[in-house]
Amino acid sequence: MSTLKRVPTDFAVLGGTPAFDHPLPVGQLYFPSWERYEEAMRGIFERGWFTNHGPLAQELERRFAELADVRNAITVTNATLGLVMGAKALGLTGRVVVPSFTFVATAQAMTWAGLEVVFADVDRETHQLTPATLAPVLDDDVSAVLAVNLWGGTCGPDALEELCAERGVTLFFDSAHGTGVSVGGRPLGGRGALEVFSFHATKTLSATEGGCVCTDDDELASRLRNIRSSYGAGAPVAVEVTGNGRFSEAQAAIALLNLDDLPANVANNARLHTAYTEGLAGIDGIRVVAPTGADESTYPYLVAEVDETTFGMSRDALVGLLAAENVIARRYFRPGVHRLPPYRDDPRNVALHLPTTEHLARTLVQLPIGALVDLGSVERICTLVGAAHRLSGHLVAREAA
Ligand code: T4K
Repeated sequence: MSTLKRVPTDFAVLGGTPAFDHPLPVGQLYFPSWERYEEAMRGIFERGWFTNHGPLAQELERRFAELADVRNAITVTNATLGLVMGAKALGLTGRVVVPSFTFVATAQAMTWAGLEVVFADVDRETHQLTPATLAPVLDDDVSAVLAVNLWGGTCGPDALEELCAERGVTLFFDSAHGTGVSVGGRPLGGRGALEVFSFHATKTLSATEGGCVCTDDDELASRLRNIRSSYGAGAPVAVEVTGNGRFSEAQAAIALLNLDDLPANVANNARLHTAYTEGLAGIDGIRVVAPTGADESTYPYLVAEVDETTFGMSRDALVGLLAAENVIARRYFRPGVHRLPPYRDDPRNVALHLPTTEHLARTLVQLPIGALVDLGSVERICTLVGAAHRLSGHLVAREAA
């Protein structure tokens, strides 16, 4: 294990020793201690109640509703299914606008729900959908907008709500990254028709897999519960279609323990984020992009933009170089969902050019932040990136040879 890279051949891509002996991933991966988990699992086995709205799933719904300051929090198997079921509960038809700069699941969920996806670009500085990037695609054929609250920041939901209300269009939110995020003194959860959170292992609050749909609309919540549980939860109301998106007690046990730890985990993220911001500040051509639009972020991602000309190598070359050092950086969200199948083959999208989404897809990198990272690792990663910049001319030439 070596972080000191004085000459190009010190880098692992050119035969040197990797800086880390274990892969460092970008995911949050916060988990309770084995002892606490074992105790929670013992309770589940003693009760003999493993899924179907058990006591732990109900407690999680209560506590998440409190955190999100919303009347209804409905746990689901994952956020993707939450988005599909949310769209079904809203009775949406026709065309829905989605920002192209998002995880593919945002758009795919709408396709599963039988909706036609229309892609919008995002803001160059914040990476979020804004009224200015939404307006050009908000024509009379659009029935809904699925906005995304990205990176532990927000898209400025109140301004989008105003625009969609003016146009008579349903607005709902993919808040997969948004657990614990507030804006304007109010947590995410109760805006738009509904909001969907992810409890994936890589997210701020993990249930391994999982998600939660939040809404202040009791009638909508009742439809959602019936859709999620094949009529098996709450007062039966007629719905167009049902499925199984239930949340198991094992998932709920992990999520509840992680909810206890949430403030400490967020504080850890914030410390790591500050260390990266300071550690990368002096390196030309790479810039940390802080989450925007939040009172205070939870920092679930460390996002940096690479300017190839100034940094001396492309974002992709940097990611390859870091991977060899066991720093498993990511290129979210590449290449932009409008450039992925099946959307890119749709005649309406063949000529679609979303300059900001395409620029961000080429230049952004996410670096490891979360449970498996400490301040020492951040310092070493920043040192590595600095050495990559300093030796970029040699490294690019040697790689090409
Ligand atoms: N909307 C948005 C805006 C989203 O970002 C997402 C999901 C969704 C909706 C849908 O939410 P869910 O239906 O998933 O609840 C990951 C996550 O799987 C995905 O949840 C997340 N967004 C997306 C941004 O990232 P991948 O394909 O990049 O994951 P993967 O397997 O490559 O893992 C990332 C890194 O973490 C790797 O280096 C490996 C490491 N890892 C991962 C897992 C799961 C571990 O070390 N241990 C683990 O257990 O999608």
